[in-house]
Amino acid sequence: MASLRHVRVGSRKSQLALVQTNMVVDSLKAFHSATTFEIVTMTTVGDRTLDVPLSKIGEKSLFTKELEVALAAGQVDLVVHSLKDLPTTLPEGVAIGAICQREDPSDAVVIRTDLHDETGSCSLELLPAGSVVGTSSVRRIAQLKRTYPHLKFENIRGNVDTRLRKLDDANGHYDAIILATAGIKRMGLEHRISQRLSSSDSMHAIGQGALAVEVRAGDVATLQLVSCLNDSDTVLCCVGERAFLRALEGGCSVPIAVRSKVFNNKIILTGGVYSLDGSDCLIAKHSIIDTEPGDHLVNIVHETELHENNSIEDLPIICGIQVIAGIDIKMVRNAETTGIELADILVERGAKKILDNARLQNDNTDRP
Ligand code: DPM
Repeated sequence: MASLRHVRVGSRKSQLALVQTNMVVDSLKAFHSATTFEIVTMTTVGDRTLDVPLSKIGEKSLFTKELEVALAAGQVDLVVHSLKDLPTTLPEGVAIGAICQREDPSDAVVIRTDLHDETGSCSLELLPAGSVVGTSSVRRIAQLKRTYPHLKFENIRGNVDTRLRKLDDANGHYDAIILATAGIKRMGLEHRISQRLSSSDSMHAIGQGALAVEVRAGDVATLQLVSCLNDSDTVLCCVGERAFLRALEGGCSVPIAVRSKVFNNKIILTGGVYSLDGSDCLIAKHSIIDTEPGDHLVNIVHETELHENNSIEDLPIICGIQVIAGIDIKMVRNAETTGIELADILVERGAKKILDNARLQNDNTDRP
């Protein structure tokens, strides 16, 4: 018998954050008809600090800290985030309890409408030399500068809707902006995409396109509640990507990008590190051979009690993710190892030097 429970769900206030939180709450409602949900909104440092490029704010949990404090204090029971905004090491006492099926993880270009041709199309390649492309992602700038040296990249901040308004402004400064395809789609603005970038133009950020549900670590009741959201392939890809980023000690201030897929229960991970101007780059692809399914963690989705031999302390937290129900723990460990080994491969080829230089330059310039 499901018992009646009231669950408070934390969210940022931006339009995209609310759309995402509502998507997750709707999925939870479909699974838990006896549970009621209430959305509690909050503002984060990332929402308040709009004049500084992301890479320069120097705060790790930009979009998440205030929500995590409310979570740890019991004011909310779970928080919905874009996984790519969650650092690979989370504060004590909180963990990612579920990762939903990934939306398209690519980057997309939105070009000012008056620059489209009579058929309505345009692309970065076709933009005149010196055109201004807005993004505050060092990852996007480093990669795109390589293929499109004729373009100028400038910082732009604000929520997705604010950025689109800045682009559309008749006296505006920007000819195009780069956004995550996932966010544009979730906001119902897919028609604004002028060009979806392939991974040869721009590999995506760690965790891009995936939604994560953060809970109090070891809060079994909430872990059980959210475990219905987990998508096994997405969890494996995101564990691999996050392990890679963590091993490189990367964050959003240095250009690091990935691409991943699961094939035969095995993650195939491609990672790249870049100098800020894109002139240096190292890319490698890695996978490990062991595909034997290992021991399943006890599946707690449909059980009210944990199996007596599996206390919550046995549920490991891997890259901030407390992986639970229905996902093979050995495959999760393999995904983590793949990420760590890929980082090792790149470090052997000189990745540390590229990243240290990028960090240094980033600290010494006004723009990313
Ligand atoms: C992080 C980055 C950006 C966000 C850096 C990066 C983009 C910043 C910018 C870590 N978080 O991607 O290299 O372009 O100036 C963010 C967006 C989404 C989640 C917006 C976007 C979209 C949805 C998703 C901001 N966080 O990238 O367009 O990926 O699920």
